[in-house]
Amino acid sequence: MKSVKTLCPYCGVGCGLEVVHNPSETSGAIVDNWKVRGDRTHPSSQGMVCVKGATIIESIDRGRLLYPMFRESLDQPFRRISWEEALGRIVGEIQRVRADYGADSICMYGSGQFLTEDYYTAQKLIKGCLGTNNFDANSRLCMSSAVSGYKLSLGSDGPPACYEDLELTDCAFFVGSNAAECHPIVFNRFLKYRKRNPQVKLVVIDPRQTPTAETADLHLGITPGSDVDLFHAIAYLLIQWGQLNRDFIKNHTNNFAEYVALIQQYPPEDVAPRCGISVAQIEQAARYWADSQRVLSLWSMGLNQSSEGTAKVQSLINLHLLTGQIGKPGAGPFSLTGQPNAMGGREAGGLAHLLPGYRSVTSAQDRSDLEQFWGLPPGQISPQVGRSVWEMITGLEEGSVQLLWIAATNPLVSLPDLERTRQALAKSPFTIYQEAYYPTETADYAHLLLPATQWSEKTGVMTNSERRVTYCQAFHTPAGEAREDWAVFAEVGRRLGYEAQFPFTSVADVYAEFAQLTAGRVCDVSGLSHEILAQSGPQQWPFPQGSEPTSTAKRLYLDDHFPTANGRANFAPVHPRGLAEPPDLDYPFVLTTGRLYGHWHTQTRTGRIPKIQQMHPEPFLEVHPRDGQKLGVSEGEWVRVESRRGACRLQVKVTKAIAPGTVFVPMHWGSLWAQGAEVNNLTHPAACPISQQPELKACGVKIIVEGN
Ligand SMILES: Nc1nc2c(c(=O)[nH]1)N[C@H]1C(S)=C(S)[C@@H](COP(=O)(O)OP(=O)(O)OC[C@H]3O[C@@H](n4cnc5c(=O)[nH]c(N)nc54)[C@H](O)[C@@H]3O)O[C@H]1N2
Ligand SMILES: Nc1nc2c(c(=O)[nH]1)N[C@H]1C(S)=C(S)[C@@H](COP(=O)(O)OP(=O)(O)OC[C@H]3O[C@@H](n4cnc5c(=O)[nH]c(N)nc54)[C@H](O)[C@@H]3O)O[C@H]1N2
Ligand code: SF4
Ligand SMILES: [Mo]
Repeated sequence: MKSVKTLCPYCGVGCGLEVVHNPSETSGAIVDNWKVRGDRTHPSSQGMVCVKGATIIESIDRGRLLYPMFRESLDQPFRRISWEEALGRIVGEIQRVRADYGADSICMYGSGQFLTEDYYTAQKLIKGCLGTNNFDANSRLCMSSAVSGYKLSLGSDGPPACYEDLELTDCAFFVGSNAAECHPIVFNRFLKYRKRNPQVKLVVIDPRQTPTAETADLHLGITPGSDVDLFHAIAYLLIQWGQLNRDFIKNHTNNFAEYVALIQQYPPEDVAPRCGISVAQIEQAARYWADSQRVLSLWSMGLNQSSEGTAKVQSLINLHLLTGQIGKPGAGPFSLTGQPNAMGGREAGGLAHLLPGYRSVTSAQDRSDLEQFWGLPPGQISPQVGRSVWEMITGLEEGSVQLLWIAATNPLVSLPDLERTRQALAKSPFTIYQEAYYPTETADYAHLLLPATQWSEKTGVMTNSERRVTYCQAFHTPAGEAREDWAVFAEVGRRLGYEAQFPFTSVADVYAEFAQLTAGRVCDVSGLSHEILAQSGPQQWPFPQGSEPTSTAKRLYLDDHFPTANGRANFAPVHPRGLAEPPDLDYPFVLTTGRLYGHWHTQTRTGRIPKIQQMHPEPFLEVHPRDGQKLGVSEGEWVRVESRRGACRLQVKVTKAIAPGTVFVPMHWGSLWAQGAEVNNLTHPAACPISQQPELKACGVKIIVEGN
């Protein structure tokens, strides 16, 4: 029986899957021919999978985009065209736009669901050959605050901890993370360990009482947006109690005096009302932190998706620096990555301010390293930070963006302020959309559709949250005429005249080139290759040239030396600014948004899986019973939810799991799956000034009961 080891293509936990062929089946349908089970040899997941990984096969051959399709304008129907014609049109449009408007009017919007090789080839094409840094990815909506927080506090991106730390810690803080639903296998590893070691503490900080919070020793159901205040109040108590690691602070940090001075302004008595919790709860959280030998904090979108996302991340890291809880087993700040390869994207430079190998477009040295490596003339790479995705949208509005190439993301569901997004896309002179499925909400706004191969049909690597790189092998023939993302980028590059830059004859060649570029960097994978990964299984980085498989360090900063200018980590003395759009008399509720266990994002896959559809048949609005009473609504009633930007219609779910004054809507329903229930009709694009990550977790809304 043939079996293939690969990685689950959904979340950043990065569970190993084993896909087993059933030779007696002759139907040819992937769902009949292949069965998925957990890969027991994968160190990250140890054989476990959640419902999404377990059912992935069912989605692969349903509703696929099979051929390139084209239309001159959005009011026309698509017609099937050949790849030859499609590539010719792309090259023609790029050349025309570059000549008439300059390369900076060309943009690509990619995805944490790219393989590392897709990401790398796209950077070379856009940032190298075209000379514009207008490549951004949906990681802008996801991990960019973690990236900037790490960089500012520790000197570099890169989560310092690993999953084993979940089984070595004395206390885990899950902050703005619903790991039970969103990173279930990470959470399972922790719960199993805690069951054997009941003294281990779990603290959850989340405005909702999520399944993650249900088993917590302490759940702080804070007011959305009040995290910085809370972290500062915890710091206040740790300082007051003398619970500091003075040696660590003295030898390995900067800005301590400034930080302590600032923290004096955050006594718990002042902070508690702002956070909507009691002083005793803050004290309990600080007590757990102080009394634990090893503290691990895990965070996700509750911190990152904020107009002060970087400040939230840095304020949490402050607590680790204050107590020396970093660079040792069972401890550290640990961002849980959203998408399966958002980590690989960061390594490959897949945001508008980055270059491959954790390099930066604003560094002359980094640009020149890459120009030389890529065989491009000096000065070819622009020193200007490229457009973030929202700047691509505003660029379309103004006409300064003339060509938008979208791949492996569904922005007409996932971007904020969808009405504005729709109007901007409607103005786009030329939109290319490279996608595995059809229809999707974004296809409605494209001129050219390119069918992409997806997981099971494409080979390459992905890196999970704990810096572990897994080789994912194709085991199935592509649907229709679908092509690999990297191969499309490389072919367009060659046709634009960059034959020398795209000599790749296989995806292993692409990885080999990328790996070489990381030598000596924090994310060094120069010792890795497809061959080693295929033979020796998943490996964590850093994996410099000459490393032996599985011998590399599991954690970063074990020597307490940080990649900053003076080798010390930085305290961040920052004041909170609160929500960009706090509730007021007109819009009295704070809307927060997030995920459910079974669905994946915009449902392109999970919407096609009956078991998952049954788990989560429709969207809803969570309302606290007290608010329900005030509004005069009860369970199951329909309401209209309005923000300053748009509206949606939802059924009410009355539950104490949500804080009074806050309401929650899951993000998974776009117009294709529930017309009129798109939560991003309501959200706003106000973003963190440092990370440019939009505040998808909070906006002001009002609730209008139908019939009133
Ligand atoms: N089932 C499932 N799993 C997924 C995904 C999926 O679509 N489905 N997507 C993956 C991706 S890309 C991502 S990014 C991750 C996201 O993983 P998570 O971040 O864990 O998921 P979310 O539900 O978006 O948000 C987490 C929590 O943040 C809370 N929150 C809201 N505002 C605040 C605040 O101001 N402070 C704090 N402390 N908390 C707040 C919300 O109530 C919510 O429970 O999940 C990954 N895993
Ligand atoms: N309100 C609100 N909005 C949010 C969020 C939130 O919490 N609240 N979360 C944000 C976050 S963290 C994220 S990550 C985004 C996610 O938002 P999106 O990126 O829009 O969501 P997906 O549905 O995962 O879209 C990925 C697309 O890529 C396609 N695809 C899969 N594999 C491949 C491939 O190999 N190649 C190509 N070309 N296509 C492929 C899939 O079919 C799918 O259509 O949503 C963001 N939006
Ligand atoms: S936890 Fe994440 S990576 Fe693991 S099986 Fe579930 S969706 Fe896939
Ligand atoms: Mo994400």
